[in-house]
Amino acid sequence: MRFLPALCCAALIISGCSKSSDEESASDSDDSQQPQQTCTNGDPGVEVDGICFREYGIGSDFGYEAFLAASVTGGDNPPENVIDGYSAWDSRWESSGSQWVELRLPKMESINRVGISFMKGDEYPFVFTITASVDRRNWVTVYDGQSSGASTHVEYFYLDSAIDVNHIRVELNGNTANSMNYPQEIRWGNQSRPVSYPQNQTVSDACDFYNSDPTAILGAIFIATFENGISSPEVGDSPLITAEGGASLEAVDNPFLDSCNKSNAVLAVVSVPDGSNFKTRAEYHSAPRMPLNDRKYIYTWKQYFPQNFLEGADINWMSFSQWKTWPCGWYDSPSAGDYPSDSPINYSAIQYDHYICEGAGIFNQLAYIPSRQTLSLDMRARPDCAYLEHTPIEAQWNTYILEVYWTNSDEGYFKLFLNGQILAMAENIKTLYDFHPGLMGYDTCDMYWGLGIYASWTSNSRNDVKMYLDDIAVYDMDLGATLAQVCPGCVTD
Ligand SMILES: [Ca+2]
Ligand SMILES: [Ca+2]
Repeated sequence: MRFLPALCCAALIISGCSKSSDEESASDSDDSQQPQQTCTNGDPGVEVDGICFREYGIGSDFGYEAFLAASVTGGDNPPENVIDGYSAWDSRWESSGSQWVELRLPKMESINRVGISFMKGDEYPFVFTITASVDRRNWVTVYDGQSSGASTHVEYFYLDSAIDVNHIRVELNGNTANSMNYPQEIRWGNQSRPVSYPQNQTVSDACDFYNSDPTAILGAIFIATFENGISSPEVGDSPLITAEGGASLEAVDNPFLDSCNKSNAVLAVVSVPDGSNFKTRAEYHSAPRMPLNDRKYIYTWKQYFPQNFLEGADINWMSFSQWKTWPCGWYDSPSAGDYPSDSPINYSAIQYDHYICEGAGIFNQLAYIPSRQTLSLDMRARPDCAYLEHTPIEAQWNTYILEVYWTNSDEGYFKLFLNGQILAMAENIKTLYDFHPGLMGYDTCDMYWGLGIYASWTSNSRNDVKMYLDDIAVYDMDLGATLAQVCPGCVTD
């Protein structure tokens, strides 16, 4: 019996799922993946068809377990890096020319998608084929083609329906610029496909889809219209305002009256680029923090991007909205003392970026993609992550509405509406990551919502960047709020 690290035992407790090592696959019961097996050459692993699948991914803490074989071994950036849990350039497999990597899953899994990410994936498309099999005789092609060339995130490729497999093979053939292969991570699973809808909204319609009297909606826990001339909300606790490096957030007369915002006052968000200090915040946070586990909320806000509002601005990244859990995270871990001593899980030891798509943070967000001048709704609870892009509409008031069911079950969903039209959605997914302390009732990890401009700047080429917000509200669906109340005219197709 292979010794499982403590965190793995915690995984068993929290999920209640069996992780027996002697589960047998349906078709080849002759190699039941006992982890202590060794290949003919003496390496620990499973030998199938004369190939030694090493146990690199077995016993991992982060949910993607597989034995692995590849066309080469070793090196500074070895093939097993594609299942180390990190979709990051510094945990890539680097090789050249035609190469292959194959995963042997420890048990049969029903999958409908396989994903792969590449270093430099946003610079050029990579060429590859993904196949899957239950017996290494009959292979199903999951994808044969090129990556988008637009992203370093995991791009998923879907089958029409799920199939049972225990082998996933990726054949790499360089990229459209050279012969190098830089796969960062391979993932697989059976999740509903997030959907992004094309937008054809160029002119503001009348805003009658939206309930113009938010105070009449049940379950309002935060409403800020700024009509009182100050930044404080009409409903809910005072916001946290973070204004760094000369930034400001102030209620001002509405400079852009239009049919979707006829109100007198709005919140002006002014961010001052700071190329030398790396990043700055000009953020307005709804308060208080909201409990998450198995809770449904509707978030609404109006946003005005002035024409060419980012022209000439040099940015690494920019976020306009973040749904944050705090203060639990990889870089902001609570101390062990924050949790009961009899907790079955040592939360302070968990590296949360294993459980968050792309790691490096604990947020869902609406982020600006400088290379494509798009906005991306990033929902980042592994394994059901989604990155759904749309083009920001400038020079008009836009109404965003996000309905979310925050849960670690497979029943989660989100629906993002823009000006009454469905913009992005996913159903039957996890929206809270594994080991989220909120799942265990620890309210130090409840969520708050930040709106504004949080950006990393590479120069001071602009004196400032401005945008405007209004009608920021949060409704608790457990207190009676419904999408039909908030947005009677919202249509989902
Ligand atoms: Ca990796
Ligand atoms: Ca207003």
